[in-house]
Amino acid sequence: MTMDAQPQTTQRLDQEARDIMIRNDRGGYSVPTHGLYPYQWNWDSAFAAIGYAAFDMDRAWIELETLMAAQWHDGMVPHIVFHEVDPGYFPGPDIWGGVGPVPSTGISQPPVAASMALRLWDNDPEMGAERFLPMFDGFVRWHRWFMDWRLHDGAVCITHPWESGRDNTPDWDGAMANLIPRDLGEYQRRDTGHVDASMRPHKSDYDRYLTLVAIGHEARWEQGALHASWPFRVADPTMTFILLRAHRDLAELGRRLGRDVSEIESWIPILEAGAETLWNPELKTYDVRDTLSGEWSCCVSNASFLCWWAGIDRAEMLPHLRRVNRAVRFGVPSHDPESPAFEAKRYWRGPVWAMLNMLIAEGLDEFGYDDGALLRQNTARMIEENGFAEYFDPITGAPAGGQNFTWTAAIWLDWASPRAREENRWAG
Ligand code: 2M8
Repeated sequence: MTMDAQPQTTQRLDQEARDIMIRNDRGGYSVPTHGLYPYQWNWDSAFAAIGYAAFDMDRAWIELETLMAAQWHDGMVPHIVFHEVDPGYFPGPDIWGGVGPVPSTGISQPPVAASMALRLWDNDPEMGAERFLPMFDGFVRWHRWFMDWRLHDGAVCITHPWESGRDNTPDWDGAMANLIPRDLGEYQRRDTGHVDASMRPHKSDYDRYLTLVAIGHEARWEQGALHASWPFRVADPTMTFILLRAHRDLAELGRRLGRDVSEIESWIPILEAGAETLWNPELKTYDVRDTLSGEWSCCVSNASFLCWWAGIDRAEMLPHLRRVNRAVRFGVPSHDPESPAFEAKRYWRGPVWAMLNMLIAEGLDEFGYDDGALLRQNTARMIEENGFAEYFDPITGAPAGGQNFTWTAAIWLDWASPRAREENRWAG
C-alpha cells in the first residue's frame, strides 16, 4: 500500500476524469465508454451520477432522471436503455424486444441507484428534496419488483448473468453448464471487435446469454409467465447485498421526504435473513447458490465482500479479504487468486473493478476497519499508474477492457482522488 499522490498528479487526474465524463456524455445520459458500450447501462449510470456530482450537480441528477424515465410498467428499471440504435453493439433492441417506454433490455441490474441518490442529496442538500421527490415512487416500485420477482428464501436471484453485472464470473459456471443453449445460427459479436477476445467471455457463454434473451423476448418479458420455467436462476450476493443497502438508503430518502417508509423497512429483515442463506458453511464465505440445482458455487468473489456495504459484519470475511488481497498487487480481485478458475485479465474472472472496490471499502469504513482506507489508497494508485480502464489486472495493474471508462473516472472523482477524500464528508 502506498502514500497518496502528489497534488499535481491529483489535479491532472481530476481533470482527465472530468474530460472522460464529458466525452462520454450523450446529453442526459452517459455511455460507459465510446465504441464498446454505446448505450445507457443501469448501474454504470448510478456511478456516473456521483462522478458528475464532483463538478456539475444538475447533470448528476439528470443521469438518474433519464434512467428512471425508462422504467417499465411493471416497475422494472432495465439494464440497458437503447436511446439511439448503434450497430456497434450486439445484442441490440431488436433482439431484446423490451416492452418499456424507451427501447431497452428485459432484465435489470444491481440497484445501486438509490444509494447513489442518497449520496447526491448529501452533496446537494438544497436541491435534494426537489430533485428526488419526483423519482421516489418509481424507486419504490423498482425495489418492489425485485421483492416480487427475484427472491428465493429471501436472497435476491439473477435470471441472466448480465443482470448481476458480473457477466462471466466463475460463480455461475455450474448453472451455465446446466443451461442447454439453443441453436442460434450464425451471429456476429461486436465486443471482440473493440477489445481483445482474451479479455472477454467465450462464445459458449454468449450462446447461453442469447438463449435466455430469446426465451424472455418470446414471452414478452411477462414475469408471471416466465417465473416458473426460467432455466437460469441463481441467488447472488451482488444483488442481495446491493439491494439490502439500497432499501436502507431508500428508506432514509423517504424519511427525509416525510413519506411512509414502512413497506421499505419491512423488506430489510427479509433480505437480512436471505443474505444468511448465502453463507457457505464449508468455505466460510458468502457464496452464490444455484436455486435450480441447489449447488454452491464455492467461490470467493469481490461480491462476497459487499457484506459490509449491506451492513453485515461477519468475522470470517475479513481474513478472506486480507488473504485474496495479499495474493495480488491491486485488490480486490473479482475471483479468488488461489482458485484454478482465476484468470487475471478475463473480465469478471479475476480483474479488479474500481466501483466494487468503492462499495467494499466504504462498507469496511462504516465498521471501523482500516482495510477500507488501505483499499482506497491502493485503488487510487492503480488508477494513477494505469489510467481509467474498465478493469485492471490485479497482479500487474495493467489496464484491461475498454479505456476512458465512465465509472472508473466517476469513482476517481467521487472517492479515490485524494481531493475527494478531503472534500466529501463520506470519504474515509
Ligand atoms: C458489462 O456487461 C455488458 C452486458 O451488460 C457487456 O459485456 O456487453 C458488465 O461489466 C456490466 O457490469 C456493465 O454494466 C456493462 C457496461 O459497463 O458491461
